[in-house]
Amino acid sequence: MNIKLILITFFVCSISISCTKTEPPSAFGPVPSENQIRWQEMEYYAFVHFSLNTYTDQSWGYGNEDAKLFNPEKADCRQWARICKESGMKGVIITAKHHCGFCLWPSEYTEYSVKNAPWKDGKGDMVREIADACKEYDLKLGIYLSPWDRNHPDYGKPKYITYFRNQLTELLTNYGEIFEVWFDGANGGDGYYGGANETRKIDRTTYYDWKNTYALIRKLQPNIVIWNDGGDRGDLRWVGTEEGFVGETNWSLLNATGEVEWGMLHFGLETGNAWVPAEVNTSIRPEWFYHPAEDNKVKSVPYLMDTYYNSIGRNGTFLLNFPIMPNGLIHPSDEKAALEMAKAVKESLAVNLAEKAKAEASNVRGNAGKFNAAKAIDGDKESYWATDDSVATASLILDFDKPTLFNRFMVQEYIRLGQRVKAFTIEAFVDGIWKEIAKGTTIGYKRILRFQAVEATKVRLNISASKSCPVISNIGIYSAPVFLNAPSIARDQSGDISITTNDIGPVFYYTTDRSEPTTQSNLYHVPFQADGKVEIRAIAYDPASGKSSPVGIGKFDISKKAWKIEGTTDKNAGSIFDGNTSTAWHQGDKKLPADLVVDLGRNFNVCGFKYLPDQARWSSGIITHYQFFVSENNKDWKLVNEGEFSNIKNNPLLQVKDFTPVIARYIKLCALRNTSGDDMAGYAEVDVITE
Ligand code: FUL
Repeated sequence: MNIKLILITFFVCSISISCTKTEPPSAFGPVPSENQIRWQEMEYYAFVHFSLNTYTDQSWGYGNEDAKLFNPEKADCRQWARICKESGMKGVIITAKHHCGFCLWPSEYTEYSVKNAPWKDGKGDMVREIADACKEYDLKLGIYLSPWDRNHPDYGKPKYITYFRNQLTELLTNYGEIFEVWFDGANGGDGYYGGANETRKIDRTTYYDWKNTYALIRKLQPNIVIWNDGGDRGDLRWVGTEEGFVGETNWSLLNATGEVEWGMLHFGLETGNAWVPAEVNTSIRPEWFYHPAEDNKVKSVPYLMDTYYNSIGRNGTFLLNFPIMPNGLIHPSDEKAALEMAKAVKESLAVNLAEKAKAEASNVRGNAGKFNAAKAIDGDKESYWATDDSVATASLILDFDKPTLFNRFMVQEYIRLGQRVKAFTIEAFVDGIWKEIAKGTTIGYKRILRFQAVEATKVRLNISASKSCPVISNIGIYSAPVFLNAPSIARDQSGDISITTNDIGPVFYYTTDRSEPTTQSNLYHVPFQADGKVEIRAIAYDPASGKSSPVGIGKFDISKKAWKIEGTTDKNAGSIFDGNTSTAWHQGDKKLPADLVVDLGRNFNVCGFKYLPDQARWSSGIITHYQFFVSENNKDWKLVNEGEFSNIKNNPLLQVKDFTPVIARYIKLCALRNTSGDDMAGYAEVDVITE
């Protein structure tokens, strides 16, 4: 062997020895199951809400609605599946049974189903139709089966659990592979219950015997993930809101047992001992079921994009609901919004500028090629950049070699080895100086940060705190088009109108005569007076791109200048008329039922009222049951409206109630019950509708 050969052999051997010596990092803390990984990688999928509520304009059916109402003459699950597919979604979860108990499949165990509906002469099976459509469009199928059943006579008794499990068995046996099963948390209360018409309370912690129900589910569908928002830990967790966001800090961890407080739903639990990732569920309109009154309330593309970044971009999945219309189709406006959003996502993340950059890291595990910085930009989800075990803070520089404009930074951890990163910053190298442009806490499966566009030659990811050595599988850098939200228009009690948006940098143009605003309309500088009945329309305009937002509309009724709340001297009380939806006032000093009496200053022809509950994240005093009275003299009161604000707990939207016009100077909103069962009554805004 000549000397050259000896040297080469020695060199090759030493490389292979050093390679084989560098072991991958060990897993840190809880790790996801294969089912959870498969689910997380789906990222985006649909809910469809369809039931008797669709025909009664309700959010929650009582359980006594006539099955004969169900007659979707144009029902076409292929339309739903096509829209989902074209929207970039990977699956569909159908409300096989909502709280009213009506079944969209011909269950053998009840007569309250499509069997007794005129649709297809009682021979239809909506679950079968969506299962077939999913197959055709290569989508996965999920099942929503409400544990609470307001129709069933046995609800609340042990016998009902057998019924519930029989139905689960039908659904998980007869429709092919099911990727997710969804158990709504709303549970127990008043209902029809086979004619009993009473209130039935159950103990959520014991009644459903989830342990055995889960065992049955896993036996029937080994690849499934279970969603459950109660104390019984399923595979996924609710995020504590239906508004479409999860915490910026979002650990995919909780403890395997014990209570889950709201904050934990939102942020996960850093020290949790079980992998329970977040699913962000929200509707494309305010409500879950179809209500014609919401046809003009379909969420805008900028709004949906915001939800995208606040769900998928924050280590969650995005479950977007389509309410099905009574004819059995998705409304064209909902379709349009979903498809346009898909286009926006595509355009925003079209070119990954990181792919062409040169990557260099402050530390590479064992100096081994298989863990170097380039592995974070090689497009392979199974490869990753990792540091030595002793190194928990590290940085990675991406060098573009020329000034490059970008406004999005995406980063992913290799979650098979656990979730590790606790804090990080992003810096841009501009004019020879490193400048911090964004920062975050957790990363997890995926994190996307948005910031004002910056032109830089290099970008640096600094991991400033991590539970163990960081393991980064993917980085993306993008230049996304600016999307503008329709401006919000508010009026305070003095009659001042203000126009705002969440975007950085746009200017506003507005009209007061209901004409469409353009860049030729009034330019907004500061709040202006427009008291009394008026409609303001406004756009946000981005001078850099020449783009305008959709039109924002603010409709205002009579002036509130003279309005007074009776019987309080609390200075904060006025916040219920201030037009600011994020301020609220609470009557904590009263016992429920609690009255809110407002003097409108003089007589008006009143024909309705509006109530916006406290919008705070930790809101309280959300009224569920109410009575509304009017008076001309603050003595003789007339009851003009009463009832419940359905689903207000999970979706604390503006509640609008109409009644026959009546002359009134005083109004009285009487809070009978609230969502938390205490004596608090809270109000973000209260308003009247006049003729
Ligand atoms: C909630 C339910 O009460 C709503 O009606 C809807 O089904 C939503 C997805 O979950 O808790």
